Amino acid sequence: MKIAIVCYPTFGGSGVVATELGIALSKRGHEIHFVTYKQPVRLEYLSQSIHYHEVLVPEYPLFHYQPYELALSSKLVRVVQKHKIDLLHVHYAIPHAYAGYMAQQMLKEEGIHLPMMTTLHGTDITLVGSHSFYKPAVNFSINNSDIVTSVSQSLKLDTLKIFDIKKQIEVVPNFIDISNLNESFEDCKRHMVADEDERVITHVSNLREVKRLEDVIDVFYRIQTEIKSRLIIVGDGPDREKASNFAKKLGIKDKVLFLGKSNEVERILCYSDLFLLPSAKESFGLAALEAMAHRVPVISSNAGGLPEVNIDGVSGYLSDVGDVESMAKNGIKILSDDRTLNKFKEGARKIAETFDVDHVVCQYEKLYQKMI
Ligand code: GMT
Repeated sequence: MKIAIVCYPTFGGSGVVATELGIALSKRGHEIHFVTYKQPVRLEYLSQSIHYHEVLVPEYPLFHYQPYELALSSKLVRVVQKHKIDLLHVHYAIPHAYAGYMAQQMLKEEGIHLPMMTTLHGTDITLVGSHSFYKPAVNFSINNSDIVTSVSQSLKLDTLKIFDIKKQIEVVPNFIDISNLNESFEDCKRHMVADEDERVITHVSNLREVKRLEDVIDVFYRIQTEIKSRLIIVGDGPDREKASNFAKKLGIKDKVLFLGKSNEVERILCYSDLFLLPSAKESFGLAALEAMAHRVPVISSNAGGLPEVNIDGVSGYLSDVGDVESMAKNGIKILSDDRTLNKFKEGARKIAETFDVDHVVCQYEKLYQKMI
C-alpha cells in the first residue's frame, strides 16, 4: 500500500510512534510518505520506500497566524495525486484530522477517494482538544474520519466521555521494536553521570506541567535520603527552571542532572535503574514503555492509560497522582537490593515484549485493508 502519514515531527510521543510505525510499515513492503513541516526526529534514513514531503508555510505580513492547515491540506492533495497514495493516516487530531478532511474533500471533486485514519494520542483529546476553542472542529474531524484509533482503552473512554462520537473507536496500543533496540553499548558512559555505588534514576519528557516535574524532584529527594542515587532528567520544556529551583531549594541540586533534548535516550536508559513518570495525565506513556524495554522498572502515577502499560508489582509500581510518599516508598523497595531490582528489571522487559512492533503493526494493517 502507499500510505501518507501526517504527524508532529518533534520529540513528542505521537511523532515518535508515527515515525516508528512508518519505518515498520516500510519494512513490511509498504511505501510511506511522511507529510509534515520538518523531517521527523526519529526518521534517520529516507529511501525508495520512505519519503518525506515538507509542508512550507511562507510568511505573509497580513497573517498574524500562519495558516498551516491550509498548506498541509494543499500539500496532501499534491502528494496524493503525484504518488497515487492509497490512504492517509493522521496522528494527533489537531489540526491533522481537520486538514486531512479538507484534503479528502478537495480530492473528491476530482473523483479521487482518499480514506483517512485518525489516531488519537492523548492531549489532542484530554487537554487541548477538549477546550471550547477547538472542540467543535475536533469533534467534527473525528466523526468524519473513516477509522478512528486510540492508543489505550483509557483514552478511548475519555474520548467517548468528552466528545459526541458517532464512530467506533479501535484501540491499537503504542509499540516498541524490541529487535531494533540498541542494547549492546560497549561503554554506555555511566561513569560520566554517577559513581559506581550510586543508583541512577531517570525521567524523560518535554517537561510540561502535565508531567509534574516537581513530583519527580520530590520523589527523588525522598529516595536519595535512603539510597545513594542520582537523578537524570532528559528533555526540555517550560517547567525546567522551576524544577531546577526546587532541587536547589531541597539542597540536592548537585545530584540532579538536566541533560536537555537528546537523541541518546537509549544510551541513558542502558545505565538507568529506575524511571519516574508521575504525570497528571498520560494516555499511554510511551516513555515508560521505552524504559521498560531497556529493563528499567517504572514508578508512575496511575493516570489515564499508565495502568495498561506499567503493571503494578511486575514492571514497577503505580500510585495516585501527587502521592509522592507512596512513589518514593515503592522506588526504595525496588532499589534497596540487587535481587529485587533484577526481578523488576526482568518484569519490565517481559511486559514491554507484549508491546512488540510485530504484535501491533499488523493491527494497523488490518484496519488499513478494511478502510480501502
Ligand atoms: O505527552 C507528551 O509528552 C507528548 C504527547 C504527544 O502528543 O506527543 O504524548 C501523548 O502521546 C503519546 C504517544 O501516543 C503517549 O504515549 C502519551 O502518553 C501522550 N501524552 C499524554 O497523554 C499527556
